[in-house]
Amino acid sequence: MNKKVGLSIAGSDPSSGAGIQADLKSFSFLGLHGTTVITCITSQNTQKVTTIHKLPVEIIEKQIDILFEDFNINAVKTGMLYDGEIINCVVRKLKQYKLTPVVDPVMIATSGDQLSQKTFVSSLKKNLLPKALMLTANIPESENLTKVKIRSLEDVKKNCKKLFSYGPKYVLIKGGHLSNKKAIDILYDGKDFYEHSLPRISNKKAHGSGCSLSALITGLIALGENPIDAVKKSKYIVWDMIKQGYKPGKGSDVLNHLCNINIPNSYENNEYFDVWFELKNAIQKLLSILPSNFVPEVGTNFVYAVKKAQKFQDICAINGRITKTKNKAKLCGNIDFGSSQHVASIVLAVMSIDDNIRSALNIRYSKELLELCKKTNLSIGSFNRQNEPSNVVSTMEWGTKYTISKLGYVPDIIFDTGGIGKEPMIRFLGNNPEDVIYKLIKLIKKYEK
Ligand code: PXL
Repeated sequence: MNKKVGLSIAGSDPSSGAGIQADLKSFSFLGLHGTTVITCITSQNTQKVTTIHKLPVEIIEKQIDILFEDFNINAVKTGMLYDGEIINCVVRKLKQYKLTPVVDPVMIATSGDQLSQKTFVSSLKKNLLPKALMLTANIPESENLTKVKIRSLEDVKKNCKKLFSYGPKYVLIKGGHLSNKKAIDILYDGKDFYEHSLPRISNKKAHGSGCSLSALITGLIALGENPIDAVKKSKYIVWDMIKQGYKPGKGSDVLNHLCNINIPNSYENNEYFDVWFELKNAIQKLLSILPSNFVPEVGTNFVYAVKKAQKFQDICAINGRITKTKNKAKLCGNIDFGSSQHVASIVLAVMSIDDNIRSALNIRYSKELLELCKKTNLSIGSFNRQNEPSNVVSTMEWGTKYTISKLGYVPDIIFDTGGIGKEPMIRFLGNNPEDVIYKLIKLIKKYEK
């Protein structure tokens, strides 16, 4: 097996929440071979840091040299570098091996303990940032580097520009410390700002998220991803790792690096990630509003296709569908491409006529639900399985095209009343998952009246 290789030059956290240990777990999550150069050995647990032991720079150099002698290193990050002497050593070595690092300017631990010396900030600015591919700083770190206070998103952008002027090709400022509701990160490439915002996870005091984020960005770059997309995906992965995090000791939570994230493995095609991400968010919303009585015996699937979808593999769906438990709709399995045939066939058939309509969802058919559908302002079409010609291969494809040609347009809803051994079904169609949910809510409102 030919694995890509990532390198982290950072400090050791024996409690394995942050530092080298978090970086290694992040590399492994991505399927990389992770290598490590230790700069400092900290004594810490999830509550506090008690001592920092800096390694002699000759030892740091030796670790770097021995790795480059053996490996083709695809990407590198730096974490805790502690002081100007270590920074200079790392800069010299990276220049020799012609690598530009992702720099996480570690200054203070989550516990509030100092992880850097006085010489750190000036040396980082003067010597390392001019050679950096990307700087990933949180708000206190940004303020420390620029001496410009951050109180608003505009201030974050100003800081991005100032940090960019120090030399890195990309600047990421992590907004975790800024707003209350959302964690907004801003990436700047010298030209454009890219905003990434995810809901705040309020019940977790995550330790090691900065280390893991920069390691994931580095890892994705090692895998061939461009830096802008690497940031977007890493941010999502870390968010999930925090959400599924746990508390191994008496202090802070740590990330769950072995959690099942199931991010589509399509580093070369980001449309697939966007489709997956949009559908995943919509499914979370759907689960909070879907009456269990809407779930058919065969389950509900919710699908979303990429723009020029041609086959099932181009359509994202739930591989175990949504099923009905006592009085709750429940998600079964993962969200992944190629996970639906039934609802996906409908979308492929619709897209062969109007490729703007890329999302669909099926719910239980009953006379009562159909009557409620008719009370909304949504357009409705139907087909009857009895009219299906005997040479038809896919009933769903035939039924969908038949309904559309009968109407002369694509309706919001297509239903059929079933057949022998075939459950009747109502299907909602829309441009995207948001649109489908918007239409479904119209029915839910009538149902709950
Ligand atoms: O999260 C920053 C960090 C980086 N590196 C080491 C750490 C910490 C935080 O505690 O211990 C070694």
